[in-house]
Amino acid sequence: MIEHKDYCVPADTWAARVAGGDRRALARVISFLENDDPCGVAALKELYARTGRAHIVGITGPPGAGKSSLADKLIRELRGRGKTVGVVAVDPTSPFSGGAILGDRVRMQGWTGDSGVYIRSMGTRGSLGGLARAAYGTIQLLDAAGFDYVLVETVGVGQSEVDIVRVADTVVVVAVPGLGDDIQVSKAGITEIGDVFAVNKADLPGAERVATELEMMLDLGNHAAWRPPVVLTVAASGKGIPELVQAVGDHFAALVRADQLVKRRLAREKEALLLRLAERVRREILQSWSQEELARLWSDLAARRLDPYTLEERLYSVWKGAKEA
Ligand SMILES: Nc1nc2c(ncn2[C@@H]2O[C@H](COP(=O)(O)OP(=O)(O)OP(=O)(O)O)[C@@H](O)[C@H]2O)c(=O)[nH]1
Ligand SMILES: [Mg+2]
Repeated sequence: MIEHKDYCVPADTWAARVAGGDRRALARVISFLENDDPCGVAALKELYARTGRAHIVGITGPPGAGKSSLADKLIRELRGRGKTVGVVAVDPTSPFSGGAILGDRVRMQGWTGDSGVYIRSMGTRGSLGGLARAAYGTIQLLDAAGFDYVLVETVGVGQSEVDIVRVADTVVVVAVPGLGDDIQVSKAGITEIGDVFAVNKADLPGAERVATELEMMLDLGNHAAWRPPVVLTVAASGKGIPELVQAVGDHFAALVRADQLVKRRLAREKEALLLRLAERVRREILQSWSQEELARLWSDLAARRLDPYTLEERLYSVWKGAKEA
């Protein structure tokens, strides 16, 4: 059971402060989530009813593609249109959070005086699953705090647990020239996960060709409701940014029109819930054995003295028996 600690009671105090736009409360609750402190979840429970208003935009692509630079320019463009923007920069390769090293990768500075912008970077402290949970909770917090847009930057494409596809309404895949022909275009079916493609560093040679290749790949796909556009951008100068914002907005409108937004959001909420549930059961099952007992079972498995199916049944039934006792 999730117990409430004294300092999260009443839980609605944190929630109310976040909902009211209190930055310090927001930062504090994000830290609760990062530290697996039950106060974080307590606040999320109170705030869930307020979520579902932000447009959650994932930005993903290879290291150094310009994701943060693009995010910075997107913030500027959206602020110019009177919108507020929250940013979560997730880096599964960094053990740091909020600190200098991630800061270097974030490249979104100069927004500290603007109350319409909130930027938070997160790294892996414990497990990837822990990071995914904290990042997802942070997105929900920013949504509940009333930001019009929540941008989520992650490195790479298709890393199972921090997969941006699972959290965003709109996924922007950033490609760049000069990485070699197909590593980016064909890898892990990025044409399937992108709702919008940004070919960044369009000031460098080869950008047009990357764009053409992407267009060709996309032509092969089946896009009944939405055909992902390919936008050339130069994050450094801001070229193509209004077009990118337009494409992202068009995608959102298409989701709404096709009655897909609610479905997509429910699917991700369900998946996140089922993942948490599976993780919890798995943890409980493993915790019902001592380290020595587990080590013996694994070595029996390795030596083929025990088959994995019998072991699975044993682990499950012992756990279930203990539950029912
Ligand atoms: N020439 C050129 N350089 C760019 C452009 N956009 C970004 N850069 C440069 O590319 C480098 C990486 O940019 P970032 O925005 O940090 O890229 P990132 O994808 O966030 O990088 P990681 O978070 O480390 O994966 C920086 O030196 C940027 O100045 C662009 O449009 N053209
Ligand atoms: Mg970055």
